[in-house]
Amino acid sequence: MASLDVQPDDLLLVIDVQNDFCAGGALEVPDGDAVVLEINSLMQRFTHIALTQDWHPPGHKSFASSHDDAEPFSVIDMPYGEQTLWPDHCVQGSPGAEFHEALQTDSADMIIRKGYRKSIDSYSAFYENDKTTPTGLKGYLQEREIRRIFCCGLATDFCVRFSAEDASRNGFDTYVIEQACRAIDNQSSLQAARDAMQQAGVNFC
Ligand code: VGL
Ligand code: ZN
Repeated sequence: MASLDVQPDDLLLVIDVQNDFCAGGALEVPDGDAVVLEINSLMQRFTHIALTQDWHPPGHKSFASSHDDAEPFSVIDMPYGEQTLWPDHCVQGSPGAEFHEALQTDSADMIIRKGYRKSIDSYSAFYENDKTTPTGLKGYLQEREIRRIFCCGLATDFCVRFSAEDASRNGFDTYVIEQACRAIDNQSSLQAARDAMQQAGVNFC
């Protein structure tokens, strides 16, 4: 990545660098805080930066606590397919939903919130987990004439993965900056994510 020649029509997509995914958070990603300084320095090199923010209402259906007898990290069938159940996290307006306090967010030109509909989760920054409901980010980036997207943040195997796959499938030249990502890695989900991203034509740098 150090050698990469960043162009004016490149975008840095910073996924979910929020307190609940960092040390002491409700859905702590191992070593999650390590991405913050890495991303701060990357941000200085990009003209276009979009941040995503996982943003769930209380009682969101992706929370294990919203289902009888369900444990966090178990998988259930939802009308749109399989859904992993999580500890309550990134509740709208809560401290856990705020960006990590050391993340330098000032230079971002777009903040996109996702997962705000109670009955559907949204890992990807582009489409909710039904794979059809758009967040609007694609139209925004097309109108801004962005050509390449560089993804980083949390977590590699969930929100980074699905954002990168959708970016690539929707015609953007897509890269994942692995040193600026960390994974949850639940039941080999990191390996599955790498395979799926590769399949979708995502590059790693
Ligand atoms: C994420 C699980 C639930 C993520 C968000 O940001 O990767 N993972 N919500
Ligand atoms: Zn979430």
